Amino acid sequence: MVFTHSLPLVPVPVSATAGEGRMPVTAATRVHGAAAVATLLADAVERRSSIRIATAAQRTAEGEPASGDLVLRIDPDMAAAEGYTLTVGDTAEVVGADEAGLFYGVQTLLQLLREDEDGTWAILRADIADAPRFARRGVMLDVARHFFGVADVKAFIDGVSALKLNHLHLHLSDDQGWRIHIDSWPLLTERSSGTSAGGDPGGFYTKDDYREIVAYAASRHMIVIPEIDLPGHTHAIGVAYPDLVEAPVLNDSLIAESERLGQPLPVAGENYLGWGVGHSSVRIHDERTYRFVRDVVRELAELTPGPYIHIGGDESLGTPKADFDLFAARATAIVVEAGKVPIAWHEMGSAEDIAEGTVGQYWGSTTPAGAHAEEAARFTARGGALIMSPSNVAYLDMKYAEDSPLGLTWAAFIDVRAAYDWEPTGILEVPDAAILGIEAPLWSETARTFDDVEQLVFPRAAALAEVAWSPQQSPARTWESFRERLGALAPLWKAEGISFHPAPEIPWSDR
Ligand code: TNX
Repeated sequence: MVFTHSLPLVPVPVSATAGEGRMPVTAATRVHGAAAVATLLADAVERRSSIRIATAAQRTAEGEPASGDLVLRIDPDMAAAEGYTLTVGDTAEVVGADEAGLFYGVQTLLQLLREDEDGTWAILRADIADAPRFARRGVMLDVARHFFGVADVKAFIDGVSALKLNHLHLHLSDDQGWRIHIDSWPLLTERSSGTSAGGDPGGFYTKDDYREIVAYAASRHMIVIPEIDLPGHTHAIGVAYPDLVEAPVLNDSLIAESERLGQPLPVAGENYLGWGVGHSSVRIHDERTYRFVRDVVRELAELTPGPYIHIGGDESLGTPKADFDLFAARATAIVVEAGKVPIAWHEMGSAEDIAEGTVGQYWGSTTPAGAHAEEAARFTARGGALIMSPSNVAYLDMKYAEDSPLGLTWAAFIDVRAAYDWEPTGILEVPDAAILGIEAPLWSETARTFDDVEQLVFPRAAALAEVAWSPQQSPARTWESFRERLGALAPLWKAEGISFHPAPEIPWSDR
């Protein structure tokens, strides 16, 4: 198949050929097929063009697709999971290998919908066959440092699932707050959810809220991974249940950094409003700690249809190493007992005996330093695999550039090109097959509003989505091609109300 760079698609498909001209979309256009996704498509076309196309459910009697109609169907014989084909000629037909593939084909179709100079609407003719490179294409939202409610999380899901990202990791607890109701330990939300970093308002999800998020994510083919961060990042647990955590450990860098930022130091029993890390630890040698972990993991597992529970493990500077390793082994075993696959930040690879099959999440640099790479490799020695979140390219909370109003700087400045130009394999000394894919975390110390979240996530999530989805060898996997294709997403993002950062290196298009 001939490749053209001219189709405005992100992530770039496995193969795509532009056809001649366009297929008009008008009020007479109908969409045939699978009701749920047909409605999603019709709603998105309307938001973009103000044209309301009819779904076949409303017009079943009219039968066969006519010229100009849209057809959606699933062909279970198609091989690649999450794959699809899209053919736009006199009709536009999306064929998914499965429900997810059909959804992704519809997202591609929506990127081909363009307004002509005379104000009419059409879909660019094309012949596309597509499927993901990595099964794991993730994004993380930190709702602990700043809380974001159900409506915001749904909007987030809409924006990132349209880029074919399929895992949503929710960072549900940290020093600054506990964000999910746990029936067996009710004081967590009662006492430790009221504030966010900087003294901003907090919040938490009831179990019904959380189920609503999980169901919405599933309808956009995203698996939700809940994280409870342990044994460090646990100051908020101690505000609710003082006997579960040690006294804060105030190291020199925490004191200096808090002073520089004008932030308070952590005080046992009081909600923590600063950003410092590494000062808290649950009590490792107290059996009550494990009763707590078991209860929380059990209640989270009940809310989680997906296979994973993330148990944290990062930056436990307040926990002695032997204690940390002991905790890592016990906590990952508890997740396995609850019937889920544990995920842990890569530091837990320091433990000889983390549970078999635990998945590691690597957040070191693309040029690994210190023990990070070794810790990460341990997961494969224990039959697990790795998710790549290198902080110098995949961290959505880093500033784009020196003058960015939002974001941190400790890992790097990450402009759109830095988020785009990297390769997830070959960073760690593990077989390529051990790399499940990538995840782009959005830590929310500086993101106070959902608008802030969107400014940091878009457009970099699009760059990361292409790293995760598109074939490494594709001729269109170049910065020059990407920046043009990314620029063409602007009208779609505007129609969807996404407040993206208008990065100056991208030629944003008006139509
Ligand atoms: C490091 S990297 C953290 C988070 C912070 C983030 C800020 C990692 C697993 N943990 O606690 O929010 O830096 O960039």
